[in-house]
Amino acid sequence: MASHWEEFYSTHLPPSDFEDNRKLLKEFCERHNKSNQRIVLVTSGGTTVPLEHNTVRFVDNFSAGTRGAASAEYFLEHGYTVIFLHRVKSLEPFTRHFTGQMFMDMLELNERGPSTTITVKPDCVDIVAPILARYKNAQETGRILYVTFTTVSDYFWLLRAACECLAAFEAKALLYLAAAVSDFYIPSNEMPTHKIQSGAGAPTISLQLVPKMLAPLVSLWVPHAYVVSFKLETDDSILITKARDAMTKYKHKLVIGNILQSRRYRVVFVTPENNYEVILTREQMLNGLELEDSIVDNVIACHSDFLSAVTYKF
Ligand code: PAZ
Repeated sequence: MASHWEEFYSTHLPPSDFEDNRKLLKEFCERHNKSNQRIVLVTSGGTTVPLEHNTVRFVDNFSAGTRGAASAEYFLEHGYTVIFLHRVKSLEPFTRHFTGQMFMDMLELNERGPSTTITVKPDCVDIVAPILARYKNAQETGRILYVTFTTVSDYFWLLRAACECLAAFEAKALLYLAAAVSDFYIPSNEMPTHKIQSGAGAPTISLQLVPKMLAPLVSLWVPHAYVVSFKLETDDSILITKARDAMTKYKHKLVIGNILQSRRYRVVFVTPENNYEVILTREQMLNGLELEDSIVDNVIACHSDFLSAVTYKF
């Protein structure tokens, strides 16, 4: 009998641009695997759960992709190659610093003389220049690949495709699964084709559990990689137990737990050996520091230990 996750792939079609993305992932991984560098898959943002095939309405979640976008920047800074698998229109590395009208407000339009020029306002240069320099470096060295998803089904297809390409990196591959993936969905064969009509009265929507993809991911798709999953809760009293349960069940090496309201300044690292907090003080926050800087530092230290242990074994 097919397992729940296998059944999912056999009953849900891949996204329409899947083959293009798979090709991009394959080429990117083949190019970077030659350079013997470490690579990280960062997943980021929330998945949607469509209510109709011709989707007018969908269930969504809170995630803006802040954690993933910020972490991707820090991984690049530490020399990692990055696959950034993110929700369409969620925050992205580098551009995340200029949301809303902020970027426009940093520019000056100079219309005097025969040609129009646009410049960055002198008092904004110090803000824009370092971010632009890091962005240019990542682009010019080709060390980041952006791949987007919208629905939970798109996400699962792309996650497996990315893992299939990352398997060749063995222990040099790090999976940093920060996306907020829906636990519930409407299976394709139970979804109406067209817009749900209000004339038929208030609909009863029945959601089902999504397959737990962490199981095949850890044991089959990337069995030698260092896998980090995130666990979000709203009740602090169950956070560590839930994180540890996940680690025991899926047998990966690190679960990072966080609480919705405090996720910007506190996370808990749950490892097979212990738990420890990584926090950002109020003062650090006021000085513009980000928790992701410390999270990524700690994750890289764990990945390095893992790599040394694996290398030592051989
Ligand atoms: O995207 P964001 O920065 O607003 O939030 C980050 C987060 C809470 C989605 C992430 O840290 C996380 O916990 N992701 C996993 C969620 C889960 O499936 O439990």
